[in-house]
Amino acid sequence: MDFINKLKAIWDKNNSLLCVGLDPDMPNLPEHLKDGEAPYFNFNKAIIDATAELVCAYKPNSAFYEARGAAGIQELQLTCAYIHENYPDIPVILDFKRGDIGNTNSQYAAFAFDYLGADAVTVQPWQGGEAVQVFLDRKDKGIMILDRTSNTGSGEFQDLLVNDRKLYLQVAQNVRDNWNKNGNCLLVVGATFPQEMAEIRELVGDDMIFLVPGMGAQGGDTGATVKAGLNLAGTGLVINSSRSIIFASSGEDFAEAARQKALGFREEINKYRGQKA
Ligand code: OMP
Repeated sequence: MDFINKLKAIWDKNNSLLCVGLDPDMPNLPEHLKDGEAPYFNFNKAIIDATAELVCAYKPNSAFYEARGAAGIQELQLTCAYIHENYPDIPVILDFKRGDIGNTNSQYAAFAFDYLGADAVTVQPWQGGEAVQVFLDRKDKGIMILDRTSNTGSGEFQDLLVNDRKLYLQVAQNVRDNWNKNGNCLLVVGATFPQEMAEIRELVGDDMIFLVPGMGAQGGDTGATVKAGLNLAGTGLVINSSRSIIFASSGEDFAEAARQKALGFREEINKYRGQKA
């Protein structure tokens, strides 16, 4: 099944717009996992098993794995394979924010889709549609274009006026009109900018799905985010939280603590969707 339909099915099945970000780092890992074999994989496995009925996606960020070299990349591959084998209806979003000239992008796409089996990736739009075409051509995959990012300094370029409108609106329009011929584009819009999210929703309409990072550790407001980004079907959002869920406890109870946190997030999001928890 292609990414968009997989996502729609799991939104429904798990009654959830929540994505758990799998961004482990050594200092925050529970002590009993640090010295063992494959610490990130074993950590992720426990988090995944504890939250699989509460989420609509998992989003490992490649940086946390690349930082440990070959061992980290192997654990990223094991994590993706574990999700596909044990929870095949949950999509894996590889967050790697890549972007380069076309023939280099084809190598990034091969890593994400062919080696890791990711269902979707994050990419940057800076080099233009011609450069990202090799991603867009992967019709069955989700291509998540950075638009209005969650970091505090994101306005430095994204708010600049281009054609009398802010750059993030221009990017959103290009994606809507020119890049989304295969219906596989999404936009990345931070939870920390609900007003901008509402403008983007108005511009691109109901069908475009947003990946929304910035809940939890970065302080995004759940109510404001859901109200700004939700479409008329009561969906249209993949709301990510990483640290606030996966590091809810640093003790041996870390997986159960993550589950409780994910339950709370799902419930809160659903409250603003007008959905039962
Ligand atoms: P927490 O702040 O721990 O919830 O992690 C947020 C995750 O979302 C990290 O993996 C970030 O790299 C990612 N992210 C953002 O925080 N802001 C953005 O604008 C875009 C992303 C992303 O593409 O997921």
